[in-house]
Amino acid sequence: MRKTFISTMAVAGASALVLAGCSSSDEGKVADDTTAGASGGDGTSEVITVGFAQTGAESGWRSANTESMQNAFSEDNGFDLVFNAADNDPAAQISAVRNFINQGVDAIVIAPVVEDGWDDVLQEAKDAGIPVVLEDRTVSASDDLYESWVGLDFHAEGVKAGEWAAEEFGDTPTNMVVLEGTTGSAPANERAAGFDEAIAGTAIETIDSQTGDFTRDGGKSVMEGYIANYGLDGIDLVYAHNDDMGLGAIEAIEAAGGTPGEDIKIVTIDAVKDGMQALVDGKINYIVECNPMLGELAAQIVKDVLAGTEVEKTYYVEDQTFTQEQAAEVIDERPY
Ligand code: GZL
Ligand code: ZN
Repeated sequence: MRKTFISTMAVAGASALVLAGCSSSDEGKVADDTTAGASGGDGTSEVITVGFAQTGAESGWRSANTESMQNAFSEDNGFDLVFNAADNDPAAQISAVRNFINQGVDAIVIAPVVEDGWDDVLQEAKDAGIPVVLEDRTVSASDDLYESWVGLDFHAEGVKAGEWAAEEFGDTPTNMVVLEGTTGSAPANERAAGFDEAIAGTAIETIDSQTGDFTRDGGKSVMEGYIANYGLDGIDLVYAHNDDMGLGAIEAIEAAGGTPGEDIKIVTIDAVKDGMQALVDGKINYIVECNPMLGELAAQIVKDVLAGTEVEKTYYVEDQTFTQEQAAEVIDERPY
């Protein structure tokens, strides 16, 4: 599948600059707020009612993503946003989407907790004539059941984290423990796969891998278990699928008398403010960014879909990577 990359600057900027890589006619197409979004199709700007089924409030990343979505799907932008956070519960999220269908919203946006289980309710939305746009995580359902998806390349994030670990530890026998994201979620699946590909052939051994559900408490309690099982000396590296679990691991390592970032190296994914601060403080060693500022683009895609304008099936937002030195240079100017 050809990928359309959106530069981080454009995503964070006032209008979503869509760098469509798929056809010359779309090259550099700039979609902005003036694009007619009226579902009435008569060009008048009626309010667009959007049901947004958010994953939950599990991490700093999620808070930044929710803020980005609420800012973009604002009254000033012509939206009436019906917001639901599913508290990381896939069944609750699916019933929230069913409620949106029953309410007869104009469009539905979903940040799916897990990949599977979406076929039926997406078919119901399609049968009801309500377009669905996915943001952030992906689903395993057929892509004719949703209009478009905007998010991050989780697999590439895992590869970048693994490449750093391979570079850092290479042929030194290294005991690694993994703090996995929510079981069944696209980022957990893809970040694990990408990382394992990147460390293939190195002397890094995964001695344990469990889910901390993307939460700080989850990361802390799983790390406490690892320390109890293997001892601080038995662990050289922590790979946490997000900053929040890495921050929990830091608490557990310090409580056991260890020095995170030195005795035990830590690599995480997200680059939210607290994670970047720990990186600057030397408690995390490397962070791969996962940009949560998806609201502008998601809102533009919804307007385009309702106006009958063609949209891409996938929009990838680009990520960066940060060493401790790079984090110190940029931390004060980052939007999240
Ligand atoms: C990734 C997103 C993940 C973040 C976590 O796009 O789905 O969920 O990496 C968040 O912090 O909980
Ligand atoms: Zn791969």
